[in-house]
Amino acid sequence: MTTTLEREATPTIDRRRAALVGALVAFAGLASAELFGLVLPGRPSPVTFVADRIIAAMPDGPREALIGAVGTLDKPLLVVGIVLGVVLGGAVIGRISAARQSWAPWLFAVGGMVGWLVAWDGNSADILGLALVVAVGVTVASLAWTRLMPASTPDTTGPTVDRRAVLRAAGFLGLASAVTLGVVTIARRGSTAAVDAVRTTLKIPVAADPAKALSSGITPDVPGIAPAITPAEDFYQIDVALTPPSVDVATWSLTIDGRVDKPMTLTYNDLLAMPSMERYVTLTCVSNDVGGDLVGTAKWQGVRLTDLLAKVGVHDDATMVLGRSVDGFTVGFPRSILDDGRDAMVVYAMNGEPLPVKHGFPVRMVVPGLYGYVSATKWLEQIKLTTPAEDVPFWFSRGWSDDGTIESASRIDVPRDGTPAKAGTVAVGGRAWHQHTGVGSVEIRVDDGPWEKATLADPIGVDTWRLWSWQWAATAGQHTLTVRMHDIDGTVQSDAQRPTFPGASSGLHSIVVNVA
Ligand SMILES: Nc1nc2c(c(=O)[nH]1)N[C@H]1C(S)=C(S)[C@@H](COP(=O)(O)O)O[C@H]1N2
Ligand SMILES: [Mo]
Repeated sequence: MTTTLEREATPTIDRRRAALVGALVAFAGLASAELFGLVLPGRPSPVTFVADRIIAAMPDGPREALIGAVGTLDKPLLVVGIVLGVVLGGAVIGRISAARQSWAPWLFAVGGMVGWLVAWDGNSADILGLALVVAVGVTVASLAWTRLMPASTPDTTGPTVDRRAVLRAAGFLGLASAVTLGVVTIARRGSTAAVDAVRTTLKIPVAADPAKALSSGITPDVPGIAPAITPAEDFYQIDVALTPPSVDVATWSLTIDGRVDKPMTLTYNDLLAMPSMERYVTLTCVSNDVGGDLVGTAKWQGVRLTDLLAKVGVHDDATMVLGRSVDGFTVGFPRSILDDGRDAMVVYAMNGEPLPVKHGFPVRMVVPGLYGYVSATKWLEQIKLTTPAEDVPFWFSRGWSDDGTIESASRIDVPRDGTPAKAGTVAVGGRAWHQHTGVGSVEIRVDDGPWEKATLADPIGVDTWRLWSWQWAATAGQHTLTVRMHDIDGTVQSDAQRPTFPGASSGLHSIVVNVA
């Protein structure tokens, strides 16, 4: 009997239970905060805000993490990590408060305050909404704590503890919180879906300056090769936003200002009413590895950037064009690159459809010959004519090169690296790109053999990739195939191996094929 009582009263068990309750009520607090955020203007979400802050802060860490942030960041994992962090924080608070239960609400308040500070991105519009949702979370956690804790404290003098009731209450709280977070997630997805529903009803005007008609020979006859024009649903997606911003076209506008005579603000309809152009352009991410697939080609429609700039009267001292997204992300490129007349566009349609939400709905920028991180602002809301001294774009402040001109690159798509093949004729195919310069020729090499000319598919234009094919007389054994391209002017692609950071990878793409 005494042993049981002693065990009941040992502080270890007590603290462990307090930690469990702390974790649960923190989880419940977070769920309530997220739920409350849904009904506030701007829909502040503590988890999303913290995730965005982490993504924004990441580049200060190791370079690999930096590349991961521009490249393929595992966002769902980040959300799970943040929720686990809050639960863990709750457990620590519970454990600390085991002996003094009245401390817990204060500690939850401190925890909430820290969360609020971490989540706030300096945008004053968010500060109040965030404070409100955090306050709701802290209140719910504190109330739940005071409900659950007295019952779960072993009290040798008072009435016996109904452990089962406590367990039931705790279980219910955990389940309710999990369900709430699920509902919040679905509701947030729903807001993207609602924007998407509006998007599909929008009518895209006929382009005054249409893209030239495509030949059917732009995609070579190689089984399994992806088409030369990338369907929107297969187009790579890179951004630092946790969920794509949901923009209401009815209230959206684009402001062009900075060092200009007459700043201008356009609504969606204003922009669609302007004479538009349509072009095929290949977009590439600077963090694409050799052989990687962060590259795609689409037909973009929009208004010529220089037409818009002519309307506002740009001052001579405005050396940089800065694009700002509704989510605060910025890109910047030298205004002088527009002098060659390239087809830089403020885009509202992709492959003949209103721009998909994840590719920047309602409006984005596309500049041929520049990597996405210096040019392709999605969810565009401002074009500012400025200088590098006045404004530092998002990735430049994180160590990435401010020279965003494209490197030449080539890739073998078929057969895939490591797949077996039968001896005899094997169809090899792939693509090469050097946007705004143009692909002149492509060569293939088997093992250390001579470079042989591949057959180029029909061109689309100098601003897009060019597909190629090659018939390989494959012999048994393990072989390495390597590809390289030459520009239109004959310049050969560099074989120097270089990682993506801080300014685009370089090196030749090779695959290994086992021929039987
Ligand atoms: N608002 C916003 N725009 C952005 C980015 C971003 O993180 N946020 N990423 C840029 C980068 S790095 C690239 S490569 C392209 C990718 O465009 P896509 O996702 O449509 O392929 O968008 C650019 N525009
Ligand atoms: Mo990118």
